[in-house]
Amino acid sequence: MIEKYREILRAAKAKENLERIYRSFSQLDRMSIVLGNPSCDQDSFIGSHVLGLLEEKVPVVNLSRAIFSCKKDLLEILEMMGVACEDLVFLEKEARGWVLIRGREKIRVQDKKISATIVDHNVPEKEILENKNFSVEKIIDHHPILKMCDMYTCVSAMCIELAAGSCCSLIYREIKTKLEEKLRTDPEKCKVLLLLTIPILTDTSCLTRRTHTVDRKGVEELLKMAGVSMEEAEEMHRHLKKKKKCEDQIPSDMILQMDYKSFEYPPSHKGKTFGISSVKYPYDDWIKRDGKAKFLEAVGKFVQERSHEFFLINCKSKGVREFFVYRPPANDFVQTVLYSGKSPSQREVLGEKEIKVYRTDASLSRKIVAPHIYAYLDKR
Ligand SMILES: [Mn+2]
Repeated sequence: MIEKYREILRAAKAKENLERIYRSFSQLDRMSIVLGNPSCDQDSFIGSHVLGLLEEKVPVVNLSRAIFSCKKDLLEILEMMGVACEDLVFLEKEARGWVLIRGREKIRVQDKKISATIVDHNVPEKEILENKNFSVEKIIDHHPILKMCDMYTCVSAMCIELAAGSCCSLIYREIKTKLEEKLRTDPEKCKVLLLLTIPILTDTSCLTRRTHTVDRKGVEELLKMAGVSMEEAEEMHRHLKKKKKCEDQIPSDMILQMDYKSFEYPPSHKGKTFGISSVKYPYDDWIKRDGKAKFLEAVGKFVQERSHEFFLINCKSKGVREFFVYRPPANDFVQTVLYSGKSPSQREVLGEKEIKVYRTDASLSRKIVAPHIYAYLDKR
């Protein structure tokens, strides 16, 4: 099954195409990029790379190379594509500002006119947006817009469909309608489209949850195009799911960054932020490995470095979702935000009083909980 995917994907020559696209812009004073969200999950990573390859824009990983390298599922996908980490462009923050890094080459964001298509999120990091050379051209997403800002008046196209289980379904539909000609005339290059089925199946639990016609239709058409059966696709899904479960081999400060998003407070509390990290590592295993003190120290340091007011860890493992809330902003926060006012279901991990976690409905993903928190903060 891996052999089959590898054979199809290698025929798309992604490595050569990424190199060629990057070179075509590195000589110019401008660059068109496709940027996924900073959690860099399968949806963001694959969505930005497939769209970039098809639209001849530079796909950019919205994460440092060091943290990206902890994501074993994505490394496996890269291997199947025949692409190395050196072939990817990473957006990283250095002391002198934000830079695009590819192998040993670096481009400062402020030195180049960058026009971005952003996928799987709808607003770039504040500091990046503040660069006058940086602009957002197009948005394809399935998250709600939390706050209106001037940027939205300057974009040329915006497609946000909250019902889509995966952003890659929307990306496929975009490619299908805009690049019809290419799909017909360059079938080899289009083989990379098979990748889009991977996040769609992950985000919809193989089309059983949070699924919409656009997801089902996407998977059906893409698999047919590649000559891959649903059984084979599900096998690949299980294989990558196993690869992704590697947090027990990774230090806590890295675990917290592997699927992390930062959020701004509403304008009434200007300048404040909070963060949410999603993990698959059960708290009991984590505390057993690191101990209470080391765990709390890692969380405290992480939150302090980012100057967050508060921070949530969102853990889903074996169908059970539990939140750890660090420095909740008020006493009614947990009950209001995680339980819509009903009484919380809490437990202490391994009997540790300081490590209380809250079990919620399994469907309360970060995508759902972030707008609840935003609304809560807005009322304060
Ligand atoms: Mn997504």
